Amino acid sequence: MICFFLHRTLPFSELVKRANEKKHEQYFLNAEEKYYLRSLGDDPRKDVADIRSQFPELSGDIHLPIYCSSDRVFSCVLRIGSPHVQLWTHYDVMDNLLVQVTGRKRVVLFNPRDANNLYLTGDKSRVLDIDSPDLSLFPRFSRATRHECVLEPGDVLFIPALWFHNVVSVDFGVAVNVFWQNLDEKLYDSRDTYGNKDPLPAQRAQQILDRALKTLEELPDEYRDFYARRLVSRIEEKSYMAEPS
Ligand SMILES: O=C(O)CCC(=O)C(=O)O
Repeated sequence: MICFFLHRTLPFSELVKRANEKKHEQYFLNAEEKYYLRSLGDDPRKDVADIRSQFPELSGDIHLPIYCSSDRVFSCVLRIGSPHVQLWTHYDVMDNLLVQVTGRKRVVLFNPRDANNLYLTGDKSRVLDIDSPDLSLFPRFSRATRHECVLEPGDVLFIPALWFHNVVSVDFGVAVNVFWQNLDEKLYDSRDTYGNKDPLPAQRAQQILDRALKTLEELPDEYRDFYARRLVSRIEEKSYMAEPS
């Protein structure tokens, strides 16, 4: 399994050509490498992707659904990829419509309640091979419930905020996705250009937890373990949403 990538710049037509080829005459690493474009804003550190400004020739083709009020739209991203490119399991913090324009794509979704079974680092799961996971390294992964579909050209998938998704293209594909802010605008991190930075209260809660764990380091191991477990049970006792029956 290939699980690394490089960022490189290519003329658009060359990218489309290479993403369509099985074997390349010109390449960066090897003749069978795969290509993936995820469009970015004009200045990727500050601006958000919007096909309508980065690809103005396509803007007439982009019609936002009426239920997605245009003042809440955060980004509109163009994605082009070779067959068999796989995107690791991750979550985004905004609601998202994934519109498949050409090619087929398998999408596997996991409920946010499965977060603890997915071995997260930041917004990504460390379980890279979701079809044949190493259960000696990731035993809880077997408890995660997968929801799977194959998108055909013309299909649109609603991926709610916080739902984990793992995407593998079957064919050369072109897709567009639209993220919109489903929460109050002030809850989002204004430095977020990808739609994947945790909402501000969640970031603050994580910083407070980091400080709490650091503070417990003043205690000997046995005490630290005891008080850390008490913190875990306080969090577990909070039930914010009823468990599904
Ligand atoms: O379609 C893809 O290639 C990736 C989609 C994705 O990760 C997303 O919509 O957040």
